[in-house]
Amino acid sequence: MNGAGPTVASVMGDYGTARREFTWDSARRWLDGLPGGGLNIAYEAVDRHVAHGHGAHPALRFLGPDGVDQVLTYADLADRTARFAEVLRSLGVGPGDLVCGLAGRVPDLYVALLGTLKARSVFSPLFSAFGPEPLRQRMQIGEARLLVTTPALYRKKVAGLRETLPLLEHVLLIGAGAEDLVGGERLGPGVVPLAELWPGTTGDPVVEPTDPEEPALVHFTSGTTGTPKGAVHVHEAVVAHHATARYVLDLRDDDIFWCTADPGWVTGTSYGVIAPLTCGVTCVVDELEFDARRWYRLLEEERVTVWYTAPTALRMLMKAGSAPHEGRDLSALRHIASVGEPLNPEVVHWGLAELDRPIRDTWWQTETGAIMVANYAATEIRPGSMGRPVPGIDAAVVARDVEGHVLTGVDGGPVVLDEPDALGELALRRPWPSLMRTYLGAPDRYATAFLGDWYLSGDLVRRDADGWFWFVGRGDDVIKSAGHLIGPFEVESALLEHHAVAEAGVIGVPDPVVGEVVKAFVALKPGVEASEELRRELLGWGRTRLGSAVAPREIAFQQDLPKTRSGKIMRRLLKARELGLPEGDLSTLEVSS
Ligand code: 6R9
Repeated sequence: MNGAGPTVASVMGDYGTARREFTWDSARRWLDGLPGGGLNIAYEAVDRHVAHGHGAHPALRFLGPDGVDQVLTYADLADRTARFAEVLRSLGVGPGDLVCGLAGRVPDLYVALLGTLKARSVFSPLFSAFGPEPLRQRMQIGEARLLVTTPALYRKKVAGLRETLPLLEHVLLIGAGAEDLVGGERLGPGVVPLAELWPGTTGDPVVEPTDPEEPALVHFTSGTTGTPKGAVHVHEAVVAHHATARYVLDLRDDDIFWCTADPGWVTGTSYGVIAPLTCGVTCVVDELEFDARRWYRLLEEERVTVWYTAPTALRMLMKAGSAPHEGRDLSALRHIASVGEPLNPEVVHWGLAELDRPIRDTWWQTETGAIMVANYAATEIRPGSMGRPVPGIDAAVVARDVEGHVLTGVDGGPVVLDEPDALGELALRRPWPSLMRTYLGAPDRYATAFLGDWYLSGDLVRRDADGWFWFVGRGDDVIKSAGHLIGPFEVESALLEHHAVAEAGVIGVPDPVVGEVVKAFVALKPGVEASEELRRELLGWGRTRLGSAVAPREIAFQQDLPKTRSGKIMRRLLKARELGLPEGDLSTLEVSS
């Protein structure tokens, strides 16, 4: 179906004109830059609005179980983030040092994120549903010096890791129960409630000159093999955050914006905090987890105008039926956008029928740092298509060989497939402001993400004759569950640490709501018997080590896992067999069980 949904006036206006006229240099001028020169994300997100007389405007509205928990205006945020930067300085945490955040959606997490950027330290969000193992790995790779977390998360997940993290000198406690610890019990070495350090600060608002190319954020993401990759983003990225917030999310000054992603992930940081604040809008933050009735109530009562959410959440609303939104007045809602997983046409049709609005898909990755392909407020949608490249971005479909490697053309770059509907890998021409600058400590892995002038996304797509992109699938074994990226290797490694496990192969199996769920195939050590009890033990083992966001949901015992001649477990074959699909070329297999 073409042309679904109304065409409305938008910030971007006509797509073709914007694509022709847009330059990243011009977008840079939509921002202020630091008064003394340079560019700092936190200044653009917070202080510049105060400088423009917008300080009394609500920046963040936190909603807890009993309604509004706290409101921070831009002036409040400017003051608290400046004080947080002072706290870091007083602890000797300086430019370039890594600060991690591990908390639910509580006000001081947002203060810590932006305050860290003001201090020219580097912030890395960690997801509160990660278990100790993913947390340890990420803090170790990042050489984190300071962690901001809650007393409960510290006790449950971090306390036991301290010996393995000698560089982690400081832990600042925020959120529930943190104030009660002021001047009292210490939960571990260097663990101090943040509130205990506020009195020593002055609120001096100065942001030091920041080079736009200085690292600002590290977002960990998962590959097919090896440890998580820490994608490094610089302050310059804010140019792309801001431009896409205007052009894709269509944000205008008076908007009430709700991004449902958790700031423990790239969407929740880039579009739940930074991008909307650079536009001076009010962001609603729901401190609780998904609940269909509450979500509709929130949309109505907060008069949300722009809503950025994910297919899993939309499918959960769809499943909840009409009752939870009957009688709700959603008339304030102007624009709905989605990200993170394929937005199936069924959900788009549901949105048109039940919410009376199109849901506009957007595509991007941790590595790209900002939205790259999208459907725009002023253009029609094609349900199932992720849209067209944002102004300033050149996207192409490039050829892969049978083993999935991108082919190199005569010019040393990829072979671009120009014919309509050809299947290939999505590639984006570098540079752009929010493109990652490296993977922490892994320059070789970074280098393999590029061929000539092109960044290779790893996603398989088609582009139709009119230039719209259609997502086909991932080109690797990485799993997307409820919008969260999960590296199979991380899950396999955790299972292999259990004494009964000899080998493990982990895949994603399709799920109608969350997209994919993690399933592990496990071969047991000689003499170990498969049993229901052992299966439950392994599921529990996974949950305790990896956390609910990463742990396998299903475990199958299988002694002869299919392997290549070089001994690598063939996840693809496990998946093909699980789904009853053709098994493809088995010539490199050692075992064909
Ligand atoms: C922002 C974010 C990136 C991967 C990406 C792709 C999948 C994201 C999508 C989509 C289909 C969309 N993905 N948006 N797939 N349609 N609109 O999610 O970053 O966590 O790094 O995941 O997510 O496979 O490669 P990240």
